[in-house]
Amino acid sequence: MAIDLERRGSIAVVTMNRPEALNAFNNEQLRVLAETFDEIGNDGSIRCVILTGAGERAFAAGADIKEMKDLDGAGGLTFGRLGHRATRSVEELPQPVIAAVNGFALGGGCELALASDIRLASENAVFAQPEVTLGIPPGWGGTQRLTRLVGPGLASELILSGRRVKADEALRIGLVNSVWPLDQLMGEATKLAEVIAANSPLAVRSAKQLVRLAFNGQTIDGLDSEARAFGEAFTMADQKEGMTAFVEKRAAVFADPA
Ligand code: DAK
Repeated sequence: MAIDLERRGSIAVVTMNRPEALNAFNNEQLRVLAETFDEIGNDGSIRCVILTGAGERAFAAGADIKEMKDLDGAGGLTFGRLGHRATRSVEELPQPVIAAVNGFALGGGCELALASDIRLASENAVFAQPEVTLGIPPGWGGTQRLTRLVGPGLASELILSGRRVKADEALRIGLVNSVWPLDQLMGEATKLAEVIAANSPLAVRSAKQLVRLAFNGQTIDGLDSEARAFGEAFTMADQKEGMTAFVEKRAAVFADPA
């Protein structure tokens, strides 16, 4: 599979491109995905990222089962760690990531969507963590991130059964933010990315980290970090520009971060 990176102004579109295998991932593709996100993280001119799958059937059908089936314990550990590196490169990217889920998001595919900050889905999207049907537990963060997103009871049901969730149910349980006809999905994801990209990139990056802290640490620590980040914002140009523009009744113009 190729991992395509397209820049559209301040927005980057990352496309998992192996439609003949429903964008399933092997070792090499996971490595390239992580490297692509590292590259984006070092590019201050990119303010928001859209992650999607090539074709009309799949976001990503998960790990490549054909490659994975003959792994031994050591190979499984390496593969699992690479999956973690890929999902963390999405989650820990300084810029926000919108997953535009255009079909199947299964196993590792669902976990990549879960590692994204925001999920928009097409009407044909299908989510599942079917790993237990293959003899493995979810291994790229699904047990943690799905649980935090939909709560332990529902996450347990989905992870322990492997049951598939269609787009309408995904919307109802908070797994996705909104659902669109397939041909409108990228347009809607782009509109949202443009709104985010017009905001202060420093404030957006800071807010992304703070939202993550709400899940990754104790609330009291998160509140303390939030207070410090709030103070720090007042030492930066974006705060001056944003508030000055408000007072002057004009649109703010924010510079790219160094
Ligand atoms: N891997 C490899 N090939 C796949 C694939 C996959 N995950 N999913 C689909 N394909 C391939 C099919 O084999 C088929 O290829 P050909 O046979 O034509 O060469 C082609 O894509 C089209 O798929 P189908 O013919 O099956 O299409 P259908 O419409 O009939 O069915 C489907 C679509 C998505 C329902 C079905 O393909 C399916 O159930 N796919 C498997 C989905 C799945 O179970 N995904 C979860 C994978 S497990 C680890 C931690 C985590 C993980 C691994 C390790 N460690 C800590 C060690 C991650 C695990 C996973 O993601």
